[in-house]
Amino acid sequence: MSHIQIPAGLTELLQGYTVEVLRQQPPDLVEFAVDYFTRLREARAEAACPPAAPAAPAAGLHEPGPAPAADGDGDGDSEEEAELEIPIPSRYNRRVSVCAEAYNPDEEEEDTDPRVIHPKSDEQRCRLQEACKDILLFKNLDQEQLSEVLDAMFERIVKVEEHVIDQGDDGDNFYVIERGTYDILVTKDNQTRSVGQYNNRGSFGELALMYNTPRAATIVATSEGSLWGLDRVTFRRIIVKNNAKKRKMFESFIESVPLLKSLEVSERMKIVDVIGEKIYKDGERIITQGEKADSFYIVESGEVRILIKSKTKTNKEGANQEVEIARCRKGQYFGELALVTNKPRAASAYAVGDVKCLVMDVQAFERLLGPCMDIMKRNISHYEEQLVKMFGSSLDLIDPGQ
Ligand code: 1OR
Ligand code: 1OR
Repeated sequence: MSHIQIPAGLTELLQGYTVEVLRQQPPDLVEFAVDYFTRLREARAEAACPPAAPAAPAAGLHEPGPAPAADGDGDGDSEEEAELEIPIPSRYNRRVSVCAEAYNPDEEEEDTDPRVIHPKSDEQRCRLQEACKDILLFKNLDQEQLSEVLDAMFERIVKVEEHVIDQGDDGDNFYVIERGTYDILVTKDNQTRSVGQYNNRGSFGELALMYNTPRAATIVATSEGSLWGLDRVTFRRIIVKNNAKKRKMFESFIESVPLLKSLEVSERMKIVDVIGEKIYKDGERIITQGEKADSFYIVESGEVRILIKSKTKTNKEGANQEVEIARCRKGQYFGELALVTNKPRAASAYAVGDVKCLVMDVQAFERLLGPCMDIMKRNISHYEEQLVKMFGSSLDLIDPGQ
C-alpha cells in the first residue's frame, strides 16, 4: 500500500535496538546506540559465514553481543518478509534471523523458520541458563530447541506491585522467574482472591499461549524482580510443537496411572502439556526431608525409596539415621503430602537404579489434580496409620529435618 520503500531489515534493526533500550534503560540513548550498533557491526564482521548453510567452525558457548549481517540472501523483497539475517557464530553454526512474524507451527522444516534473537551478554546468558535449568516445560526439548528458546528470551525487570499479566488479556509472553515474589490472583464473580505465590523460582503465562485463551490469572510482583520472557511466536513454534510429541510419548503411560483414572481424557492431556520428565541416577536424592516443596512426582520407570529420619535410630556419631518407609514403582506418585499440607517434605526420596519421573509444579498440581485430591487424602490418612505401626507412637519420633 505504501509507496515509500522500507529497506529490508530496517524494522527489525530498530526493533532490536528498541528492545535493548527498554530492557536496559540506559541513561544516554545516543551513547547506547553507538555502543549497540558498533557491537552489531563487529559481530557481523566476525560472522562472515555463507548464508543459510552450515558455517564456519563454532566459537565459544557464549557469544557476545548482537550479530546481524546485511540481508545477504537478497530475498527479503517485501516489507513483511524483511528479515535481518544474523549469522550467529554459535555452537550450532546456523544462520538465523531476527524476525517476529507468523510461522506455521506444523511446518516440519524448523531450520528454515525465522528466529527471534535477543542478544545477551555472557553474564546475562549465565543467569538465564541458571533460571531455566529447572523449568519443566523446557525439559523435553532437544539441545537445539533449547538453544533457540534461550536465544529468543529477553530480560524484564519488574517493580513491586507491577502487574506482569492481567487476567482476561491476550497472551503475549511466557515468563521464567529469575528472582522475586509474585502473587497469583484470580477474579471470579467480581471477587479477587490470591490463589498462590511464586517464590524466586518457576514460570507462568503458558496457558494463554498453549490454548489460545485469555489470561487465566493476574500475576503481580510482590517484590522487585527479574523475569525472562519468551515471545508467543517462539513459544508456540517450539514448546507447543514439542507438546504434540510429548502427548505421543506419555499418553499411554498417563492413561495407565491409577491416581489419574478419575480424570477426563482431556484433563489428562493437559497434565501431559505441563509435565516435565526428570531422570535420576542410582542413589540420587529426588526429595529432601525438611525442605520446602514445589513439585509433585509420578514414577515413570525404575523405583524410588522413601526414607525418613528417625530419632530412635542413630549412627555411631549420634546423628539420626534414615529408615526406609516405602517404595514407589512405575505409575505410583510421591511428593504430594507437602503440597497438600503446605508443610516441609515429610521424608526423603532416592532413586533405586536409573529412574525417570514425570514432574509437575505445585500450581499445575493444584489446578489440575483437584479431582484426585480425595484419593490422595485417603492415602495420606494411611500414612498416619503406618507411622503408628512402624514407630509405635507418634510423629515426635520423626526428625523433622532441617
Ligand atoms: P496464563 O497464560 O493464563 C496467567 O496467564 C498465568 O497464571 C497462567 O497462564 C498460569 O501460568 C498461571 N489457574 C490459572 N493460571 C494459573 C494458576 C491457576 N496458577 C498459576 N497460574 N490456579 C492456581 C493454582 C495454584 C487455579 C486457580 C483456580
Ligand atoms: P512429601 O511431599 O512429604 C516425601 O515428600 C514423600 O514421601 C511424601 O510427600 C509422600 O509422598 C511420600 N509418610 C510420609 N510420607 C510418605 C510416606 C509415609 N510414604 C511415602 N511418603 N509413611 C509411609 C506409609 C507406607 C508413613 C511414615 C512411616
